[in-house]
Amino acid sequence: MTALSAILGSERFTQDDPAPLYLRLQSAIREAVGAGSLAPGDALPPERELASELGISRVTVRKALAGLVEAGILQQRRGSGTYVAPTPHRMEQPLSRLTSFTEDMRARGFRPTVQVIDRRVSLPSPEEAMVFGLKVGERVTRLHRLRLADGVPMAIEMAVVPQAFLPDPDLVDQSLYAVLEARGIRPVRALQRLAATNIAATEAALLEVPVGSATLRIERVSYLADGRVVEFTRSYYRGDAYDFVAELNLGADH
Ligand code: 16G
Repeated sequence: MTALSAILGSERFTQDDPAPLYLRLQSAIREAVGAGSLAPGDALPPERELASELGISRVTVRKALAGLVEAGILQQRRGSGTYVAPTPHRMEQPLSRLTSFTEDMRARGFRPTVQVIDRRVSLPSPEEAMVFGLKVGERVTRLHRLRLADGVPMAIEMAVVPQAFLPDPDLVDQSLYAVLEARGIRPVRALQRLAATNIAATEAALLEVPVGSATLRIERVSYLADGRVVEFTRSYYRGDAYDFVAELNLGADH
């Protein structure tokens, strides 16, 4: 089925629908995406073709598409048209294993990549100084990264490691844990906190989701075998990409 027939085949254009035309076009595209007849990455027909096939103006088509771009359903690429936005594969992530993003993605057959948003050595915030138990003047290394799987943004991570453990953020190319492991300081235990949140504009743009989308805010504090804290990472995970799964056991006191 072509993209055009997927849209034209919609009930929205065969019924006597009183809704304004741009809303009907939006509904038709949403339905085609929902039904899978338009798949993530599919190109939409050019505006001109949509306008002439539907007998509506290009201004109306443009208005409809702009609304769907805003909603994160479509993406516009400069000079090459409009596409159905890629959606991530949903990941089931066990909460009991201390794995890294790179390992998790590779184990699932996805290609992990990183976009560095910021990296630097700086003084810790009071909260960070407390978490790591740092002395006055001791610094931390920061890695603020967008994590992607097969090119689709999955999470934003702000990792903080005492500079004594990681002297320079440039040491990390892809995997923080691989670098820590090579230095003999891979964490062996972690505490993690998850909370639901609605994503703000800056993070939404990075994750390529609509502002306000459901997101998981996760904090991880990771420890070495001797009890020292090696990592404090705050992240935003796409709510449409992750199912966190925990195994529960009947307590010994039962
Ligand atoms: C995971 C961890 C994060 C850790 C990163 C290391 C969660 C919520 N977060 O994403 O704390 O820093 O893995 O991954 O699971 P890397 O070795 O690929 O950089």
